[in-house]
Amino acid sequence: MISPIEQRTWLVSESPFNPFKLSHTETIFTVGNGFMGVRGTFEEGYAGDLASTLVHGIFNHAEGDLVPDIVNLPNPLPVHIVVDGEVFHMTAGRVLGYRRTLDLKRAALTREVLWRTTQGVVVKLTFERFASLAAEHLLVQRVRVRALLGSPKVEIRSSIDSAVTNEDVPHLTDIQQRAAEGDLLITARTNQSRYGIAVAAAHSLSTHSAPSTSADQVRYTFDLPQETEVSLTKVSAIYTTRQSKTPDQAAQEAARAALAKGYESLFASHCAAWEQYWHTSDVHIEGDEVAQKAIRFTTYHVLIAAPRHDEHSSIGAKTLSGPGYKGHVFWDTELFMLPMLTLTQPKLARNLLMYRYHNLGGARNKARANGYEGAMFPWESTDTGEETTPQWSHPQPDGTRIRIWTGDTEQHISTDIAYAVLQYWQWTGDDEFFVKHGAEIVLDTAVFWGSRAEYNTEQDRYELKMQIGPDEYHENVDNSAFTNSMVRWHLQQALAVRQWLLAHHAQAAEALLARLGITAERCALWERIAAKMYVPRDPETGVLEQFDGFFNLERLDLTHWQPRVANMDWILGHARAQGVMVIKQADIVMLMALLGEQFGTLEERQANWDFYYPIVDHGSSLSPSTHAWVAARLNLLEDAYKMFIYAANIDLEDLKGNVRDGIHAAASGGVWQALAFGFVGLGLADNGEMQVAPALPPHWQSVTLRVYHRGQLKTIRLTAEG
Ligand code: IFM
Repeated sequence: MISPIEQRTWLVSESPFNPFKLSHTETIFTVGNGFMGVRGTFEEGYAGDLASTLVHGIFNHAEGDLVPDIVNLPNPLPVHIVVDGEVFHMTAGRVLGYRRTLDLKRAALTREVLWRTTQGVVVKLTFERFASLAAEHLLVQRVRVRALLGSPKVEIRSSIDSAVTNEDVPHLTDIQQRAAEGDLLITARTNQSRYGIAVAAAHSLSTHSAPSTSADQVRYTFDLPQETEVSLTKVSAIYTTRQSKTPDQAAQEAARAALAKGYESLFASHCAAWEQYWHTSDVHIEGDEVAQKAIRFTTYHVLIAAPRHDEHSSIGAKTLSGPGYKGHVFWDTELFMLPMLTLTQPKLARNLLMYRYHNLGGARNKARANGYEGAMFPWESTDTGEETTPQWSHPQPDGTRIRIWTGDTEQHISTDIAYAVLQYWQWTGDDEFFVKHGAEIVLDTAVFWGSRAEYNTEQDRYELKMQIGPDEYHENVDNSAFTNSMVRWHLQQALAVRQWLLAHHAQAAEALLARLGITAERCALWERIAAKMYVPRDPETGVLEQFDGFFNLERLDLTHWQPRVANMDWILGHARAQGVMVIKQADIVMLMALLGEQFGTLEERQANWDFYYPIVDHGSSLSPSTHAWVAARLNLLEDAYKMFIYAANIDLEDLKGNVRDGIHAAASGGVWQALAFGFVGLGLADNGEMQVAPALPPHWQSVTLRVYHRGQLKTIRLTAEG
């Protein structure tokens, strides 16, 4: 028997209806399947809602916009119910009861409403929807109407809304609508990138009533005797020219074929696919219901965003759940979301890494455009792999715009991607991927760094000027300790990779090294850079100086600035934040997380933690989970748990106040990472063996997770007793 706690921790519910939290709940109730993401917008629509139907890879650079945006596609959700002439809306008549539940286990959203019309008829309306994991082009809805008091005449109107924009920016052109016998079809094209898209819907009603179909609507009208129920099944299919030359035909055929199978059968295949996902990705925590539910929620959101059959797309910083960052892909994917997928869904992880492989062209273009060699990955990336970071912010309250430098100088992303490739290879042992694709990423990004590092003749050392490390409050700094250390590590890895390739795959290695221009001279240069890379550090304490001059900045006592939600750079102003010793997010702490014991001795790690933890603002949602991970490794369990639960609830409780824009995907992936690498202490020994070194929160009775290690699925169960 499933325990009540087990049941509760799979369900995220909202009751009663709260119109003031519309945009928060729209995001957290997003359904998706790695192809599409559909926000939790209500079928009948509300003022201020933000209906959004996003699919991977469809970007468009609209005129007047600074950068490309992921395109909001026609909304397949609308279903309007009319009871005795009164249109159902939760602001009309009387809502007698309301509950909306996202079932994480089955990835399905259900809303139940008891509604009384002004004339006193009471109906129970149940709205169900899921984005099929078994057939990724399908969004399946069912709407059930039951007459509880009275026997009304009911009308159900279904449509696809094509009047959609990205927050008022239109991306679609050539919009056409067609309808016939219960089917709807909308076709359109993106106005710059010229992707063709089609959204089709097929319907069936559980009772006999011939539909009346107009160009933009399918209508059913029927009498509903008291205590009877009628349901409408609506199956929508989305295709684009990324999947089919004739997306209209593909969408119509898919919708009709699926409808013929029926709701229950579609749902059963969907649930079976989810059972497989959860079999490897679920984490079971005993003794902490809050953490248990939160980690299921965060894991769900990474899983619904991870492309399943597409290696030309990746996960944006806000998944497919909202407009934030215009769907752009950052380092968030490689260092925060990918680890969970590498260890629990390696096929999905491989898809994401292949996205970077396929976009090496864009990275090479960026390197060349900046006067460097090799591959320099863009800070923000879309479908083309070219740099898409905007250069200017939105206007500030005083009308001025701030220059955004991350696309120019936040260059550590190239190493972050290499890190993820190596992590995937080491955990999976997928030599086939590595030899054909992964090694090229690691090596060509090393070529970039070899051409980027600057030799300081006076000091006889290598340096990197004009960088932005993870802490984005301080821009264009010299010798970011994070970046310099990671570049040193990267070049060492590249040298080792070259040797491994030559030893194990000599022919492929020769060809690749020749193609990338990795000569003996270049390797000698990498060795020199790695040996002489400058990393600023206080020799007495072992504390790394985040960048040249950081220790001289003005110190602020952050404890006086509580309680606070706003970021410190917002409060202080962009310019002043540069001169203050307050950091946005884990930077040196991020380095500690990535390098683990290679960072330094336990005393050095503790000294760095003691220095940096009090001055971090957590202005970025990426920060708390990294702190949880490192604190757990330092056995600082109180801080570790505080940071873990903060990260885990960022979206569920809207702790950053901006969930409207979409899920904080890095925080979501980071929660799993903090648990696995932090509390469980999961890692690989030098000989490649998997090891654990638990440091669990004291109130956890047990934690169980599954991970793949070199193709073998292993179950790890740790208990409080050890
Ligand atoms: O990539 C992050 C960055 O580290 C902090 N600002 C937000 C970006 C997207 O999440």
